[in-house]
Amino acid sequence: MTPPTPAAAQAALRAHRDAIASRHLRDLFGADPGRFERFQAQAGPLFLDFSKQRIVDETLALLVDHARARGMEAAIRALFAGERVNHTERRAAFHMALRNRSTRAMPIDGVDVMPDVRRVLASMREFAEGVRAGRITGATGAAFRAVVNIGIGGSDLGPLMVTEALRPYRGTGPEVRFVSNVDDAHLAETLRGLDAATTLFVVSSKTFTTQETMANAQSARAWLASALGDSAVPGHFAAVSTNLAATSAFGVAPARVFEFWDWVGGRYSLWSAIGLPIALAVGMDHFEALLAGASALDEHFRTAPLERNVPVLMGLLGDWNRNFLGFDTHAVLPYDQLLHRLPAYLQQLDMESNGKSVTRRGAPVDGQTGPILWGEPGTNGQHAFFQLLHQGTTIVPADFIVAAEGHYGLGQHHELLMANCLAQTQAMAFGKTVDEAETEMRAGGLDATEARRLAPYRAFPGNRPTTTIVLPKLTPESLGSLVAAYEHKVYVQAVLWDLNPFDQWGVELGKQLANRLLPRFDPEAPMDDLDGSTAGLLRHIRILRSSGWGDGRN
Ligand code: G6Q
Repeated sequence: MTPPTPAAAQAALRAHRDAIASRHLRDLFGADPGRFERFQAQAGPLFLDFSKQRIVDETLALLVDHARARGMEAAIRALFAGERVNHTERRAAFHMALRNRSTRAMPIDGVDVMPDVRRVLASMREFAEGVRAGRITGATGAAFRAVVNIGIGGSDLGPLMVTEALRPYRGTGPEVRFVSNVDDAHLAETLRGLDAATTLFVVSSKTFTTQETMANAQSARAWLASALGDSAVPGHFAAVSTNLAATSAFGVAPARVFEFWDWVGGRYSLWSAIGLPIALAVGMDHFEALLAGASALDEHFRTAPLERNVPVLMGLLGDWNRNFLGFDTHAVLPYDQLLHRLPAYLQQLDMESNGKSVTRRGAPVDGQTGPILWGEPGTNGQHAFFQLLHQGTTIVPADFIVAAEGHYGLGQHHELLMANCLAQTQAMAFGKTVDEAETEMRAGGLDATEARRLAPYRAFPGNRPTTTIVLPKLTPESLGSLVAAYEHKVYVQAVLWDLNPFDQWGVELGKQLANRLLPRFDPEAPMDDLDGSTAGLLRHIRILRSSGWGDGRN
């Protein structure tokens, strides 16, 4: 069947939305006991329950039409074929090659990238295992006990999130810390308590020109040299970059430089040598298991029919909530302390990829693009912002993520965690009516007048859509699948919204302006070309700095 045009598919969805808008999730479940069986999907270890989304069968069928109308199948093929889907930078987005575990070639312009990928993986293994076993040591011959990764954005968030998530797999490896912010508080506090003789720095930067990373790397080098002398520096620094000239100019020994390529986008790079801190933290076998989990999800995304394709479904449901039901934000709520950096990681992945308003053809987009993504681990969030999720005027669709089994086996902690996770999705979907609240209070012994007075405050509207993602256990494999599913969801939405998710021009202006402002802290620098607010702020800062506020001189 020929798919409808994108406009026709969207019009059909809008008409359908109007027809079902008044139906509450309570009614949908009441009328259809089979929802859970039909509105679920599985990809490897990921089980997705989306029966608590505000959809019926027709919604799903129309959403899949919408995907077809946008050429979803061809777009997935183009991604895996190594086409230059990042058209503004004329690059492929080929992160799937980094985790390809099969013998299949992964060519870009006819050249298979797999030999390079395997070569770098082998050198990562040799280095990471050498450091972990104490065979590769610092300048004094002492084994490395700490690794400090210096990087920012895509060269920080992915490895940091995964290193935290895989803490149970660390074994006897070194402690791995991360410095990203140019604020010297970050470097100074990260180095506190470390012994230079047992500290290894990994400078991670695709371009090796990023201002924050270079400033931190220079200061780290000075810290090391002041403790052990200049000659010790090469023994304590490794680099991960596509810019081999710059790593060598910095003084990193060529054997300690781990390469990646321009077809790896920053926020898609944790699977490349940017993952070196992960391998140092948990060992190369676990890093490769992470790759295998992601690779399995890639196969699912590449081959599963749209109707059962987990990333496609995640993307379509997100679009339904964003563009048809009109919800502006999306919460990711891992019921897993080890995933405490997942929301921050996904914030970059999603908002830097799809926070755009110009289509692939350079025209203004029609409709809404990336939602504001946010979140925190449960159960902590329940004691903070969940009030708004349950009773606020803004509806926040949410993903709840939970593993059936924990790692630590302490008492009943894990059951408590899971019970809270499921309970929150129940409360969001079904709520509690004013009558129910009143009856409940009466049953608890409250007098009728007081129960009636309090009932409106103690009622919950419900009808707040959620998806629950259940993993058997948070392992390197299941984490790899989970992250790859979110990556592909972002691609699916980019296709629906006709965006290039792989560039990030929107971060450039601030960088340019910061470079122009840097010399203006000099008290003599002119300011007459600046806008009134910026000049005023600079003047105020100059006065504060010269008056000695902050260092006790005043
Ligand atoms: C990610 C972005 C951005 C990038 C950082 C660091 O997709 O491009 O977050 O990762 O700006 O860049 P470098 O790795 O080049 O230092």
